[in-house]
Amino acid sequence: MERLVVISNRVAVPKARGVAGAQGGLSGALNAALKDHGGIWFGWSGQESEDPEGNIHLQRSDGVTTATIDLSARDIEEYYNGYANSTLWPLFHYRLDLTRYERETGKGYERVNERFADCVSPLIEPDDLIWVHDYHLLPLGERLRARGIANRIGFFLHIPWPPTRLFVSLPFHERLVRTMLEYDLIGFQTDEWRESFLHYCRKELGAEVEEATGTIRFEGRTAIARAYPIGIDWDHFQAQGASEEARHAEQRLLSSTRDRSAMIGVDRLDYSKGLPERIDGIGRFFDQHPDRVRDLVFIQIAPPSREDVESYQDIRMTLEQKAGQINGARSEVDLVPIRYVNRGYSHAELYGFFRAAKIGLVTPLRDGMNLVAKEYVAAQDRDDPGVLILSRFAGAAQQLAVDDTGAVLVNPYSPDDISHAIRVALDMPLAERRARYETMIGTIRDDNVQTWTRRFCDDLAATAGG
Ligand code: ADQ
Repeated sequence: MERLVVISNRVAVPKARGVAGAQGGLSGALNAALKDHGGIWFGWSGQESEDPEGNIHLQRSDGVTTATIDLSARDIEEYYNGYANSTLWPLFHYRLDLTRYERETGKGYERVNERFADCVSPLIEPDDLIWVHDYHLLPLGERLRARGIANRIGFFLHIPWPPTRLFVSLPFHERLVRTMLEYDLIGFQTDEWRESFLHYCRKELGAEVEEATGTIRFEGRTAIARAYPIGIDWDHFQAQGASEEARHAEQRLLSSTRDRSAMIGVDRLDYSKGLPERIDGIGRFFDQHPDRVRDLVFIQIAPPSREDVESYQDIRMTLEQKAGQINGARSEVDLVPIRYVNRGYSHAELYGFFRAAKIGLVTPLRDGMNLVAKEYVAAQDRDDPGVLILSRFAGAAQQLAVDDTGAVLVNPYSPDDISHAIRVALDMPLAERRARYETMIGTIRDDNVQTWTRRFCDDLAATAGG
């Protein structure tokens, strides 16, 4: 088996021996793949250092080698907070209104990609499979090729790929996509994003595109674009669910909500997750059904993220205001309709909260996949499952809503739609809840993060390479 070199913005260092396997999710799956194949995980340490040139920190733990570099304050500002999170993230989530185009941050992005390539190249051996992750590192493949790396290189985009009409608003869009065509395999979360990418390659670059196979031929090179919907770490999540911590969390939520149904939202505090719009939908439900205020309590768990980026600073305030207004208008001495918790919880605790909640409300305005939707369903009691209300604009909707069953789909921009879905979910008979659960659970269990890792690595190994 070929060695694997994973390259991503951040590296999740595996836990020390003894608690191996304690780590779940994407990092757990990548660590497991690295352990199987042998190899290296390379990325930013998350640390700032004023003279970071040349220093690679190598660490070997539980069979996996990690190699990390520090970045300077300027690199972090221009590459991470700037181009990655103030230009690419909003644009790729269809938010032209929040997208900033600054020449300096673009240069910083290119500089850090060059530095990644400089530092990782000497660690690469001739037959290694190289797997680059996400929007921080779109041009890295081309930077590696420029250093003579002829290995098979794959890339996976965790977020959506925007429609051509939006994407062309990015200065140097053509240059960026040309660099991506140096990858042998390009993975997207869904067919929709894959098709947007193929459309761009055909229309704007004039590449020869074979829709069915995703083959793109351009200037003598061939790249393949495919969809690989990411999944959860099913076994790890179920093991967390069997813990005392999960049971305790479930009991805690149940006893605090008593005879009311709990509805839950769990998200990073990010404008792509549609949180203010969600609160508007709940407000609309209470306006339309004042007699049902006593039936429902909404719990939103949203720890802050990317707090150095301006557009992220406003969202917390907006959310607190909106939740405060509804609570001000609707609270009684023994009842507060919305609980907003500004912190993260462990996966065991989340499992318990999900299981106690009759409704999971997942309404991103745009999302590559959304794993919270899958985790909510995975935590349900098969005999008495809750209802997943899911945005039609989340990648997960393509797997979880099938022919009017599975998740209850909503338009996250429409308060009326959200309000209607909440009423439908609250009143849904057991037989329908079970049928919807059965539609979703197979793909959530089987198309898990281990299957995803295996499919991508197998396909990459089967490409011609170079
Ligand atoms: P994210 O935007 O971070 O990821 P998501 O997939 O929903 O979105 O969540 C990732 C993980 O973070 C989940 O395991 C979830 O449990 C955890 N998480 C979220 N909120 C939490 C909270 N309040 N407390 C504790 N844990 C929390 C990006 C893309 C997604 C894509 C993933 C994986 O934006 O579309 O699904 O990568 O590819």
